[in-house]
Amino acid sequence: MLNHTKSTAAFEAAKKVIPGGVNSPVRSFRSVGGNPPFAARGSGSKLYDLDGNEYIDYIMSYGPLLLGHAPAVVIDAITAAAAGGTSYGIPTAAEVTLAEMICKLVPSMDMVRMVNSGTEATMSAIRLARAYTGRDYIVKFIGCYHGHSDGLLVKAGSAATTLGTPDSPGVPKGTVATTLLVPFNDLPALENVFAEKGNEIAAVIMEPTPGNMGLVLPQNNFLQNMRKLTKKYGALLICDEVMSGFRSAQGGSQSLYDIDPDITCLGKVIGGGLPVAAYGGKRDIMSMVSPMGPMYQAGTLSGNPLAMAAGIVSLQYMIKHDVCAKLAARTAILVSGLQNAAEKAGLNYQFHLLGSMFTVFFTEKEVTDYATALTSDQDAFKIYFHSMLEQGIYLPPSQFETNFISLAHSDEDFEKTLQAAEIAFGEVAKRK
Ligand code: KE4
Repeated sequence: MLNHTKSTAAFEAAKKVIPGGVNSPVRSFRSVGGNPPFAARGSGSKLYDLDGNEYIDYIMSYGPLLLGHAPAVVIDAITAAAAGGTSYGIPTAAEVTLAEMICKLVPSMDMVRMVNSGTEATMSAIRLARAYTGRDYIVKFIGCYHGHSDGLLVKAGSAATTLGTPDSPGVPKGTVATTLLVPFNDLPALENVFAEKGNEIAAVIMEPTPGNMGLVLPQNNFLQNMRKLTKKYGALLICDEVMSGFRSAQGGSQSLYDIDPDITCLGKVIGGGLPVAAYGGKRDIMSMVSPMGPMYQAGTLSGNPLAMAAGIVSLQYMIKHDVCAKLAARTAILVSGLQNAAEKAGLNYQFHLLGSMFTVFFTEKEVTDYATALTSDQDAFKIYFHSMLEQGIYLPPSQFETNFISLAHSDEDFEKTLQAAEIAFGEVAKRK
């Protein structure tokens, strides 16, 4: 057993002054039990906790760390930027550079506005869609998570699911009265909603390849049919690629499924680990955004110079070294090994992967939406999670999260992970 003395003490102290001891619920281990090891530092594919334990990290800050922890190119860029100051409140050239890079990488985006979190990006995108169409209703998919703004925190995914509070208290009924819910991959249900409310729907917001109920992939041209429906009724299509952007592919999942959204939200990777997110899209829509247009949205630290510097060098490195394609190939190798390890233990689980993301669903059922994701055996997941943790593999502490690899994850890391998985799946099988 690993020594967790210092992390346990830190968690006790944290719980006295921070709700649940964490600044984001999923980190609390509430859904898997036990206490979270606290990070002391990260390096490459590794995390080191306060007690000096080393872990191979598959959380990667839930996506941002495409190059791993503390890559020299990012640290150097942040250090250089910091020497000139940490925030100005006036425009900088770096914001233009990152915006130009994003618009080149994601051709559906003619213009982009930087914000500080994925929540801010999706909240602003929703306001923009309503401002542009003059309509009020929004359609979202059950189990998709778009951050914690009131109107979107219904049947959310991620920790909201794990913590069993998909409809959070504190959200006024009126706020969610204009949020329509549809199961993901359910085209007839989506067609029905449009048949009923089509002319009042401002937008559909979706994760094209949802990662917050675990990783679930669109089936049977679901995205293409969704796009046709929104066009037919004059609703906008908001593609939330905060997680999938530069993780599923260099052009995001919209490039893999060949859809042309009206608005795209990005985050995580574009900040290289610093707080950056963005929303953007077609020029005529973005021209509504203040001060160009009447739709107000603002942010003190939006376009922060340190975050811009980290994002620019991360994307430059990603393009130069074809990182997305490389990681997709490496993820396929790792997941195939995990599947072999599970099958060796007699477990017929579901293995979903896309680009540098993957999820193991602890269920024998095909997982195509939130309801089928919920058939996963969370007790089995807990056994697997803690066995892997104690063997030095830090996975996202929830069945309903996605795992991420980075360019820093080595063949040796994969070997160690697969050896640990064999033991962990064996422990699950013994319990059955
Ligand atoms: P943030 O507000 O946490 O920066 O982004 C919200 C968000 C929006 N859209 C998508 C598709 C997302 O995945 C997220 C955030 N993802 C979670 C991971 N499940 C962040 C982890 C956390 O909540 O601590």
